[in-house]
Amino acid sequence: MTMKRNLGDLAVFGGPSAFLQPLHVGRPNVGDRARFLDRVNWALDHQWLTNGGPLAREFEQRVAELAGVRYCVSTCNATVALQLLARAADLSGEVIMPSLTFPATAQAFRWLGLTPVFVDIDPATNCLDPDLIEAAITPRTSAVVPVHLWGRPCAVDRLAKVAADHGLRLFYDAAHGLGCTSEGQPIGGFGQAEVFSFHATKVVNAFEGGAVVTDDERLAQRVRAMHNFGFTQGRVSTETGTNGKMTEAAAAMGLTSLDAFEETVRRNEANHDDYRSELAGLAGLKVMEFDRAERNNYHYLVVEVDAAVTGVHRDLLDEVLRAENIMCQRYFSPGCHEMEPYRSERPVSLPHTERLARKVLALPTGPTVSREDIRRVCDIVRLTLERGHEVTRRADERVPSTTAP
Ligand code: T4K
Repeated sequence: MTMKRNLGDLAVFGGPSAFLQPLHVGRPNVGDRARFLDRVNWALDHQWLTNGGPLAREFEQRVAELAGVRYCVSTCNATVALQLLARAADLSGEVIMPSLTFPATAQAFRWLGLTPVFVDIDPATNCLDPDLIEAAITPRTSAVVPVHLWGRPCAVDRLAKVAADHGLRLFYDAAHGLGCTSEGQPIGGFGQAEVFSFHATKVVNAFEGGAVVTDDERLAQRVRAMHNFGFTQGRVSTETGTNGKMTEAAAAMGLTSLDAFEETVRRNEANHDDYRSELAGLAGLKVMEFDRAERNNYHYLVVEVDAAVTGVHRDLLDEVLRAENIMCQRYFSPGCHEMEPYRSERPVSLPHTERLARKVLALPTGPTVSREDIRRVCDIVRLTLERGHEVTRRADERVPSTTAP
């Protein structure tokens, strides 16, 4: 495929797509397939497929080590892990959280009858702004749940102080944060507990999976009981529970993906560097950076498109790239507070969240994305943004546009 030089070469305007097969953001990090199949065969040979089996226990041990904590309870997904945590900590009333996150953060709590209260982000971190929390606290507030967005750590010290000052529980949604650090401390050990996701699209994949990690023994025991119908001893439930267990097949995948973790991160970082150098100097486009003094998993490659400079709105860039078979994701847009039921029930204005949510786009990365793929993606981004006003005009002439720069 030759480089696209003219707007007519773009697939959105009738040219051939740059990629024959879709290039995805969330390709699963599988690791050594033979090793995965060995583990599954081992589970089948031993006829032990779930209910806290040896593979799930090994997975928990390795996640706890990586997160630098004493306890890890594996779960069927992170949404249920958040819910188990909420129940195990007896949360009630309102839970303060960012709106700029995957809707699971809010939905998990809302599903339990708790009320998510959305607070704006600090533009310096793009995570929950500690300075805005106090104003959102009411007598009904029981917890703060910040999100380490895209694996970039929150302002953990300031958040710990606000939560402690007001006697609130502090739990992190660390769905993106495995293997990342804040001031050298691994994500996983902040607040009273943190939650990881091992969904197929995450840096470590267990098909579906999650985990609660904590140093609080009592909390860990309660989460463990609750994720298994409330059983503590034998098959006698001592309180309300559910079924949130991780299967052995999921753990086999999780362990195999974990084996490949260092290599995955290395490839992600190399991709990140390639994107940065290919897109360097492009006016109106910022590649979201990680703090190089920390350990990062570089799992999300997020760009911020400033339509006022480029003349092209993020939505139109997304459309242009999708026509080329480059399947970007608008992570995370719109903010939860702009979605139902929150939008109707509790209208709130969060200027920083709203500004950023309209600009961000996650581009394909991960070990299956090659340097040549990145070069081709960036050529198209460059062509589109450098001739942004023309692209928007042509797109508007083609079909009535719903995207406003
Ligand atoms: N908190 C936060 C901050 C989260 O980001 C998430 C989940 C959660 C909590 C809850 O965690 P879990 O309960 O899921 O463990 C995907 C994931 O489904 C979701 O887990 C994740 N965040 C979110 C950021 O991404 P979608 O709706 O974007 O998924 P989907 O199916 O559109 O796939 C995304 C991309 O990945 C597509 O380009 C296709 C590709 N893909 C997907 C799957 C499933 C593959 O290539 N292979 C696959 O197997 O939510």
